[in-house]
Amino acid sequence: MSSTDSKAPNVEIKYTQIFINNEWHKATNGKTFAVINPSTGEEICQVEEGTRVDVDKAVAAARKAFDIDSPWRKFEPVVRGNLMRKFASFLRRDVDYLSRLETLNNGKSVEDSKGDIFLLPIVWTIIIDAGWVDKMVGETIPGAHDQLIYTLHEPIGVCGQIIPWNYPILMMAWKLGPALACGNVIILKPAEQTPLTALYCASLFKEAGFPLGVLNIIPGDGPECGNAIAVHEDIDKIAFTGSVEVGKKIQEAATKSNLKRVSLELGGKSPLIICEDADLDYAVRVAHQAIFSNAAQKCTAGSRTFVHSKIYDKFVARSVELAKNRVVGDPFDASTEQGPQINASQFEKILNYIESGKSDGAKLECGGERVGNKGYFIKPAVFSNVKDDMKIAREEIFGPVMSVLKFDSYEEVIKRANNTSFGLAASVITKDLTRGLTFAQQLQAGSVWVNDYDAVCNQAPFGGFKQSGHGRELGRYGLEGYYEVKTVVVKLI
Ligand code: TXE
Repeated sequence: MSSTDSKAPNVEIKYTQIFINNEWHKATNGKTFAVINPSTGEEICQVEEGTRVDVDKAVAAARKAFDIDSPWRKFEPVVRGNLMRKFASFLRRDVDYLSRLETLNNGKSVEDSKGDIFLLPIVWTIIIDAGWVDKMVGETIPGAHDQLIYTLHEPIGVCGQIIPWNYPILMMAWKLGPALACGNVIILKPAEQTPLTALYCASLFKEAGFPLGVLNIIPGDGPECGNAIAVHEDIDKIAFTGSVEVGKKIQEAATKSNLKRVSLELGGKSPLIICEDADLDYAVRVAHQAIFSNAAQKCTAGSRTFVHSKIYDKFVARSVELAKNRVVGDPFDASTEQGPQINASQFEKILNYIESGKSDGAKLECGGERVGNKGYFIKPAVFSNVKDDMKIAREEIFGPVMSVLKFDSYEEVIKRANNTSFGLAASVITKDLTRGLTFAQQLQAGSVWVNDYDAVCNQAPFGGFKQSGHGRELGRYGLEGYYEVKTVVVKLI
């Protein structure tokens, strides 16, 4: 089923400029860029295009906000926490508008946009992080009889944050929460495809009463604006979520400039292992959501579904049935389960992967074709007979393509699951808890879920092994990337 005739309501676009020092600015070079509605391929509006000079201005504002005598530095932790809670309460207040704006700009369903604001994220991530402000305690360490040794956790300083387009608000919340909780100041660059909700959130930030320069948001592209942040000599840390290719560039830029701290959350090719004892209906539903939710535009996508040979054929048949019934279409329609891909280049890239799957000899069981004649909609594809060395089993597709691989033994599937340069997430579905926990120990991934998928929890760390990145987001571990540890030794004379 599908309908791509848009029922999009008029969503008013309120903010399109660069946000520095709690004020709106035009781009210094006078340029703007078009923001596109992925459901139609048409322009929504023009947004100011930040470049190096704008980044410099934002850094100057942030530096001032981080001055040792600034209001932000002098706040008691609880004041910072209360500002964060106020910001979160405004996100909650404006959830209807924000979720429609997110849907217009990103193409995910309105329900999914709302979920992004309430369920995992925003509201809770920021509130949970706000609770940490007065609990990031250092240590006292035993020393000589005439020594007092202790540690202080201090904010790093000016933090550059570059985020992608697949979860625009959620990614922003994941980045802002720990940075603010630790007392840092921020230059955030939203993805050029999806700057609109971040800019609206900037207005909420100002309304909440944060001091000037604490958060600066610069819309702009990667090579110019993002790079200006990565190479900046006066930015102390960079946090990035996006492709492995750009993650490597960021790390290199940090190394070649001022050795700024780097945390990276990159791609994945996550295995989902379905054992022969699994409840088949449950496993099929989990696997379906694992790949197809958020139009499969997610770093955790369960993009390698390993199924035991004894249940393989039945699993494929039921997965095909479910995929065929997935409702693809207008994200403003309440019945829609899957909206468009983000843009023309992702759309083309995904269709090319589907072609490569076919030509490499995998069997396309269903889907894989364009839906409608405008926007970037793709019918969910299910491939069976997928082999480990095929491109669709090795590379991140970031699109609605399920690859079902067959296995016979558990020793074999562990090796195959781990045989990838990625290590973001992994999952196993089994009734045998010992087997599940053994997999949990042996799978090389930053998150392993047993009998579940995408069970990302606000209070638990999230991040990658291997080329899926380094550093963790969320929970106590997520804060560690946002403070320096200072050792103080006092001689008791
Ligand atoms: O990512 P980019 P793209 C993966 C996914 C997708 C592929 C390409 O496989 O198909 O990446 O997507 C900024 N210096 N993921 O091209 O380019 C850019 O402006 C500094 C995985 O959109 O990595 C944007 O803000 N910044 C992923 C951000 O990087 C630069 C989410 C991400 O864009 C830059 C998105 C540069 N030289 C894509 N070049 C995940 N981990 O969830 C670009 N950027």
